[in-house]
Amino acid sequence: MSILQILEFPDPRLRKIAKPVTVFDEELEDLIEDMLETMHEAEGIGLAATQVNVHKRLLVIDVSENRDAPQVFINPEFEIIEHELSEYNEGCLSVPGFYETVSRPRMVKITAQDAKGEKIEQAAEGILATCIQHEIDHLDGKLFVDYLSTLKRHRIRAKLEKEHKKPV
Ligand code: QAP
Ligand code: CO
Repeated sequence: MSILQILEFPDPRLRKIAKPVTVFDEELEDLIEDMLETMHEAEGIGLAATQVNVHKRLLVIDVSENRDAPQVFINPEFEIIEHELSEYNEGCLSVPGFYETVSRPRMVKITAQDAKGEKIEQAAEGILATCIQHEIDHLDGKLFVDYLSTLKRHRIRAKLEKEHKKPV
């Protein structure tokens, strides 16, 4: 197992569109393990493959209190089942240190595959519904900062660019 490097905004690789997973093999299982370890180590609740510079359609989520209920979604899609919006103060491992309120549909039906390629169907609400939409956005090259005003997004970009220039 290994901790993977997480790309940070405004890295242009975060804008790539991920390709469907077609092969369910040991290499995929290793990637899932590494992504889960990386997410847990960084104290995140969700991580998309795009964020670790792997442009395949998979993501891991763990919204449990005890951080012991990891979920893996491969080739995930969602359908809105409740158009009413819910607001969350969102953050992102690729935008460290910044949190802003984003509105998204409050209830979705997720269709995906598991690590073996078996079909998953699950209704989600609350933080899970928000998180799954946030992570699927990553697979399409989108970030939560895209929902903010241009001014806010540019301020965040400027602060992170300054941070990235600092010697380590
Ligand atoms: C997406 O985000 C999310 O800035 C997952 O310093 C977040 O795991 C969906 C994190 C909130 C719904 C609500 C962010 C950790 C983790 C940071 C994360 C940080 C350390 C973000
Ligand atoms: Co994110």
